[in-house]
Amino acid sequence: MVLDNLGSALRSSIKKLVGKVLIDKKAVEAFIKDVQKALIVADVDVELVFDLTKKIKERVLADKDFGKKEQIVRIVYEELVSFLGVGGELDVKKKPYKVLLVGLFGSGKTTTAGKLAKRFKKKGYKPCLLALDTYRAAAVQQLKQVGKGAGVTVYGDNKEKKAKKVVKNYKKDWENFDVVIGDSAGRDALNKSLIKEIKEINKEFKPDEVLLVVPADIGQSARKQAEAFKEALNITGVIITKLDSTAKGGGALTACAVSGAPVKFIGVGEAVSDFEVFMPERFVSRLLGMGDLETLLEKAKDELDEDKMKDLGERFMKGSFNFLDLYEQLGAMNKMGSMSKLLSFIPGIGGMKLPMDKLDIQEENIKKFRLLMDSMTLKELEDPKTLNKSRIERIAKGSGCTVGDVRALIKQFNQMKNVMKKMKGGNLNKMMKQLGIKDMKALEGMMEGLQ
Ligand SMILES: Nc1nc2c(ncn2[C@@H]2O[C@H](COP(=O)(O)OP(=O)(O)O)[C@@H](O)[C@H]2O)c(=O)[nH]1
Ligand SMILES: [Mg+2]
Repeated sequence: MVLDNLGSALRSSIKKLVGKVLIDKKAVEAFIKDVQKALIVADVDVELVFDLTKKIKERVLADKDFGKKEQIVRIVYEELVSFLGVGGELDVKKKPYKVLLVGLFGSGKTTTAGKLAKRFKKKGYKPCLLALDTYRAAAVQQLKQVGKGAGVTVYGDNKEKKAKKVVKNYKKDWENFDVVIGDSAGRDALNKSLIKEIKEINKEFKPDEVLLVVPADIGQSARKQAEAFKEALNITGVIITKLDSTAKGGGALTACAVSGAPVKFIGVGEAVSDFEVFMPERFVSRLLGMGDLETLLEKAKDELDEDKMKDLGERFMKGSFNFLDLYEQLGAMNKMGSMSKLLSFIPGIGGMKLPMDKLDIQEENIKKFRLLMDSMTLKELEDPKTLNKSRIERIAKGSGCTVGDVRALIKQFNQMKNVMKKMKGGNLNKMMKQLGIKDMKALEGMMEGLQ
């Protein structure tokens, strides 16, 4: 796959996040750092990386569904897509539709000319190629070879030294085609001679599209190149080649996207079929492995592995927790059995005269609590003390529950908090050890036997 390294780094950051029991601010921050690292390694401009990840972070933290892993993945997907611009296809709006390829030496213009021609042919158009590289001796011959591979006609004259003359001389011929693709000459850099030559071609050829061909291996410096070409000439889009053969492709892609010239196609190999129209949605979806991710997210919903149990156990025993913790713990407890069952299982706690009977959290309650918490803001989840009358009313309305339900949740929460505090004083760890329970995982196993 294109951009293998970036894709796998992003996928592993997401997997790490999905594996967490609790999604809190800290988890989001760690995730953002991972994403930043992945993008920087792919040679994306550091400033752009920070702009992008800042947006992701702000959206994640402000999201009304904060804590839902699938929401975070969706935000990352959406921001990456909008970061990569509009993409696009070439519509043959008139005939002949004239496309001019420009770019520096070795960027892949001639190869791309063949790929484009083949693509148009496959779509049912009649394309031809025009050899406008009069700078290199073997250029016409090379394009003829490429044209043969694509099965299209090539016009060119290796004795003619002026590109604009080639345009003129073959006008009668190429006028009969649906699409005519001009393969121009490059230089080592965008110098005066190259600008002058392309301007002359432009005047004679009057292209409908001027596409800049940029190799991905130049990474983020593609931005400078794209901007320079755009300033000197009327570039309508960019084609990025060699995305298959570099770890810097992320840099080139994003650099071109921000230069304001839409990336239209990508070259992913030397063969004439190694060519794709660039669609940010499809591209990012593949990059993140969205199909696999959805399966992973589904699994994460109903699976508690050993690490998660440990994490949960630690938080559980800390005694200081908020609605956000409760939210996650309730989900976990669905699996483990009710809270009261868990507590009654530990004899030492019974002796501490805890309000066990009041802690009867049943399945329906858990569902309702989750519904209520879904309607809370992040601030409210983090600090339940902020819940005043008007906030309580808003939450009830937003969740389709009653004010009484919200108050019941707050009461239940406060009771749980008290129990936690007492448990902390009673040293649950020690008690568990005395009972021969090694860890939370072992406890869970015993709980299952009780249900
Ligand atoms: N791996 C890879 N190589 C490419 C791609 N596009 C072009 N090339 C290679 O890049 C080199 C230069 O290509 P060419 O079309 O002659 O560049 P031009 O000077 O801009 O016309 C050739 O060896 C091509 O085979 C691509 O998408 N992937
Ligand atoms: Mg060439």
